[in-house]
Amino acid sequence: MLLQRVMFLPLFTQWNRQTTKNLVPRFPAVRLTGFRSNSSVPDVKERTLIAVKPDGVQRRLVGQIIRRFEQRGFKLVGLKMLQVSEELLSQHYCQLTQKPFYPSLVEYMTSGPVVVMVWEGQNVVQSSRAMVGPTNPAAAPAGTVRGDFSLHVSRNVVHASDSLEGAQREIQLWFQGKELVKWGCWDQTLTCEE
Ligand code: DAT
Ligand code: MG
Repeated sequence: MLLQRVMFLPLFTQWNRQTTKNLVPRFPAVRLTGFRSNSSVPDVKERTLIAVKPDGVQRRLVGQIIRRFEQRGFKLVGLKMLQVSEELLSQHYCQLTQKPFYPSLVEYMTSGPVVVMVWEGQNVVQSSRAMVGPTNPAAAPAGTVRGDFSLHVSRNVVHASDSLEGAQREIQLWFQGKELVKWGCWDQTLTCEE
């Protein structure tokens, strides 16, 4: 029995390789190794920082928010959950520290864990702002994250970087380079002309 298994294994491995190769032509521009993290994947595209704030995490909206970005065709390259420190928050919101609402913003943002992500893709900064909607959910159209899941500016569920420069600054603040994964999507030639 053991001998049979040993003899069958190389056959199975060979079959498996062939079958996998046969699947690849459906995505012609992607190499077989394209879904692995490696250094030979295409150049880094535009990236943005998206965070599900403590209210979004408590309300179990993380999956729905991720689904919207995946569905749009963006690629997730970084993801983690953490309890934010006041120090990190003051750097993240450095332009808001003098605002009257800043103390309550800190209280809210440190009230529980956040899920922070880096998404990559064509025009992702601007597109994700449109997907998230205006800062004040009262003005957010239905179909946007804030328009669908929130009512008030003090609990607006999600953060999205507002510019390319802001995105770069925020990604460096929240992630170490080694936490971001370079990988090639099998479907990237279907969602964007490279
Ligand atoms: P955005 O998150 O849309 O980029 P922002 O950078 O101006 O908006 O503000 C950061 C967060 O601060 C915002 O998501 C919620 C909070 N905030 C902004 N304006 C506020 C206000 N007038 N009252 C209470 N919280 C506010
Ligand atoms: Mg902002």
